[in-house]
Amino acid sequence: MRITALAGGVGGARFVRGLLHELREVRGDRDTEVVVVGNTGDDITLFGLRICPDLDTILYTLGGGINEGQGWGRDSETHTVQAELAELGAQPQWFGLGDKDFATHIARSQWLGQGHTLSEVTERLAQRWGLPERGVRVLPATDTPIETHVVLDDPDGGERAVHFQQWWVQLQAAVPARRFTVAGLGQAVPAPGVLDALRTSDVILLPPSNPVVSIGIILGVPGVRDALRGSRAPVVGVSPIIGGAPVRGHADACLSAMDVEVSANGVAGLYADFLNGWLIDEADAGSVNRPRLQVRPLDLRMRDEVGAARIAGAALDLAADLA
Ligand code: GDP
Ligand code: FO1
Ligand code: CA
Repeated sequence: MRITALAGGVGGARFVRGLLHELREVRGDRDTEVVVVGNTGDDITLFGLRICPDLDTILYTLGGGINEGQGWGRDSETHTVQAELAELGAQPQWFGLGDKDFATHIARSQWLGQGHTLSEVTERLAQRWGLPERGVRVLPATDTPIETHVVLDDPDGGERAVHFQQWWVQLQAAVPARRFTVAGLGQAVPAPGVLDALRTSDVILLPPSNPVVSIGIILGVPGVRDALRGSRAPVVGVSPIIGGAPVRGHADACLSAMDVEVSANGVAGLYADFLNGWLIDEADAGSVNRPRLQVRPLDLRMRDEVGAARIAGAALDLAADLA
């Protein structure tokens, strides 16, 4: 069996870690292959280094090297390089990069510079984290460099665009986003294996990732959305919105920019053309009524790996009922 999940950073990574726990530890399933298609719209080049926050969050989380409290970055980090960059006056300083994390970006940038694709580089990084032995493949949505930008009102009149990370991290999404644009997306090509995984999967899962700037970007890679629409596999999603608010992060600001209601029902509407099953929190029971969509309420808070496994198990059960 093969399961494909589309994932952003923290929400996606924690859900997939739970899925692996459910498959391997709870169900004793050693054979099912899990393919994770990761968002690359958050990627940014800083200090000459290519940084892929969502892919790294997936690799570190599944590999056991994540900073658990933060949800992103490496565990037991030091910040010697960042402090020295600050002494040098090198910009920007609003993006926190630890020393071990820097090593990932240095290795990635060197391998990309040698002509390897992002898929090849990600496969090498996944080997470092022992993921092939655990039956997991992590694929970037695309090898084509893409970057999500946020269009804001310019105080001097007109509009200005900033990189997504600058809006999210430095501005804390406090400045209203007018819209999102994704440089390179129109010409982007799905990375090798992405469409094949979607076409040949037995189950397709949408973790509780940001529906606009994580899953929305993956769906925008030409061919991906059509592959989901045409898939023979049931597509089951998990709402990232509980009781009208995101569990963490600024998905509310992202949905508002799209004029989409900040609710489990609003997010389901973004996936309406291919979604078959939708897990919502108990707090939202009865709030989603869409013909042809199977909705199940349960506690959707991923408090730990076992809690995430319980939710992943419910997603697999719903998929089995829909198959
Ligand atoms: P990011 O790239 O690090 O922002 O992570 P993702 O895009 O993968 O996921 C972000 C989304 O995960 C946010 O909109 C959160 O509301 C959602 N999220 C985080 N933790 C939980 C949780 O425990 N339960 C649910 N249902 N959603 C969560
Ligand atoms: N998120 C922050 O809120 N502040 C940071 O300084 C920050 C640094 C950072 C460095 C590497 C990395 O892989 C992720 C990092 N993140 C940081 C998280 C991440 O960029 C965002 O939370 C997500 O991309 C938003 O979707
Ligand atoms: Ca992200």
